[in-house]
Amino acid sequence: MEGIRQAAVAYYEHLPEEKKKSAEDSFKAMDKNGDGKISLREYVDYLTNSNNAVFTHPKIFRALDKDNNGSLDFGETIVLYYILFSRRALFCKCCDTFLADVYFSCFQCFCLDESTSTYDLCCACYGGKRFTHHDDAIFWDNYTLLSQSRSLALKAPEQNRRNVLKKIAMIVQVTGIVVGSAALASSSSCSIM
Ligand SMILES: [Ca+2]
Ligand SMILES: [Ca+2]
Ligand SMILES: [Zn+2]
Ligand SMILES: [Zn+2]
Repeated sequence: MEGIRQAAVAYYEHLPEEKKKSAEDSFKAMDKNGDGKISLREYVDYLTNSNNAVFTHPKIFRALDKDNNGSLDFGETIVLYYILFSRRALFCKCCDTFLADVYFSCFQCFCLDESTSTYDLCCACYGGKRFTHHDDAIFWDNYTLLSQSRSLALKAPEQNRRNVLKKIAMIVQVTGIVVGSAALASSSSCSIM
């Protein structure tokens, strides 16, 4: 979680004042009883009401709760805005851990087949070979996947490029948020990694 936390803080620092204000307003809206901290109940209610139910997973809440005191203060919720913004809610297909930092993803499922969902694994499940997946699967960590996807996107015919970029936008780890799919699309001549 530390990587994503650092990215979130950096991201927040660059937000314009009105966006920071709206982050504070969201915090107040989430804090129903006004005690200055967000309980799991308040968290779940807020996300459910704002059509973000996929992020109500208690594992995400526990990951956000850096000091483990069972509630979120404002600093801890910054990471939530970042996750919401990047739509990054990935779970290990094997042990269901919330994938907060580096993870592995099957390259074939990620890039080659539009109809299947991505197959993502935490480092422990991938390293410990605790999963069963198609025999020829090639796994890449999300950073490698991002750079490899870029080469693929640039090689793809113009009409397919948008789909490839859409996939790339899903690898919204630290690098993904800095690069962004729009930036990738418009800066095809400079190198990312
Ligand atoms: Ca509260
Ligand atoms: Ca806390
Ligand atoms: Zn796992
Ligand atoms: Zn696969």
